[in-house]
Amino acid sequence: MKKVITYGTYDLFHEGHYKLLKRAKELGDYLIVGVTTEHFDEARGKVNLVDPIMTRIENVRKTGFADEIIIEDHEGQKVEDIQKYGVDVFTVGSDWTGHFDYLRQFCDVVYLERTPDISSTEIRDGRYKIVRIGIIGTGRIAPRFLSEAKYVSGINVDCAYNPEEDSAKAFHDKTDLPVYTRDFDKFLDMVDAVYIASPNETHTMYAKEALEAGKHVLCEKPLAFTKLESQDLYKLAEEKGKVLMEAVKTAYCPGFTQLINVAESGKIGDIVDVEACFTRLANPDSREVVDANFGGSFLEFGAYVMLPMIKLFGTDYKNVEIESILNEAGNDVYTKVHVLYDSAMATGKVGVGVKSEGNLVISGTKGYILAPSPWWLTKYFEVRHEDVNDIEVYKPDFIGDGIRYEISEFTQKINGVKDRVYKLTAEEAIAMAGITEMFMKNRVDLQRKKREENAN
Ligand code: C2G
Repeated sequence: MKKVITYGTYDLFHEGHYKLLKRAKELGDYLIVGVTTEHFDEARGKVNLVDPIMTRIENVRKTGFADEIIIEDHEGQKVEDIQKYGVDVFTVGSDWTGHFDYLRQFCDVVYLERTPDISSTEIRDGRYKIVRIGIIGTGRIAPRFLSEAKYVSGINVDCAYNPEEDSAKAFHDKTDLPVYTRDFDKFLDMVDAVYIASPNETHTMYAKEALEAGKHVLCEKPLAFTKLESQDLYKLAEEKGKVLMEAVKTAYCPGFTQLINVAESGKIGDIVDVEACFTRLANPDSREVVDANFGGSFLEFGAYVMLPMIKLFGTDYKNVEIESILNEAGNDVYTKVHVLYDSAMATGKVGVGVKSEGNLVISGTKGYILAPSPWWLTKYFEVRHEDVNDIEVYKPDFIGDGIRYEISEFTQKINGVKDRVYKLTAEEAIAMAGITEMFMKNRVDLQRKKREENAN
């Protein structure tokens, strides 16, 4: 008798799960299905789990394919189970290709093609729907989005769009996802929501087109280069009744929310100053360094350093000053922004060609918060006081590279689970677009000055 084993969460049981189990059963005579516990899913970084374990087991049972259902509750259990049950074949969907190759020393490992397109009509009724997401732009971030998305319950990445055929083909070869190169409308027809990860200058256009077509939008920063554009997009989203979210991933990290809550709790007294720094030396040939119109350090990292200021001091800044150091191409390799409020101030430093200490320091009348690099992934921060021995340490949970938290928030908002927006409000995003607009004007002025100096 040939024994097959497969594992999964099987949350919001759908066609993709059904087909996987059907084909798993066809690989042998006896199918064992391991259903994960909430605790194990939490430990392996799955977010957004909806159904309790009893429901998930019941849904697997109802398919009739499982000869035996077991519980998976710890790392390393797969090897134990394979030996314990005398398993011949381990199988799982192709979204895990390569991941379980280490099991080949114990049995055959088969990756079955995952179901790319889960039609929403076949999803069970109820409050939660599997959100079908399409990716616009298949550059560097798209594969990261894809690998993080598989840890978020309730969504399925169905397809991608990139008008550039080479890039589309490379992505398709790597991921198996259908990639549209010409027909944007057809791409939109396939999905309920889009994630925009295309070049910066195309974000506004794609966000507008997707919203107009009635799709929810998660857009990489910057969503827009001007305050007005940003306002118009949020207005359009409201009119269409769709979710629009700017993908400033720090805003959605549980640790960052905790840091802001601690700062506002009174522990450090009245908050007077925020200093935030984010630098990452980029490849000299990269878009960030070379593209003097839409690259540069502020467009890359500005949103991260603006976020804590806007969260803590609000959207009503009184004065903004921006200084940039430009490279030969006229691009800002380093930018500093000073933001003044009625009774507080903030500084942000960002660089793609200058390296600095990536700290976040929030200073108050009774103490300060220090979050060292990478504070934008918020895994660790301290509350410090005058007495140097008085240090409170916080180590919030953080799994993956942060993208799954924003995908989770996006999915929950689409399903109306979280109607109250507080992680990054439209007003906050619009206020950040206002500073981005000032930066863009300032950089163009500096570029002009530089050209004039060179001419003289
Ligand atoms: N699946 C699929 N098509 C989809 C979605 C999922 O074929 N559109 C497959 C997955 O590849 C997996 C199974 O359905 O084989 C269950 O998926 P999940 O519930 O998302 O569980 P997963 O996180 O993939 O768990 O130990 C757990 C395993 O590592 C896999």
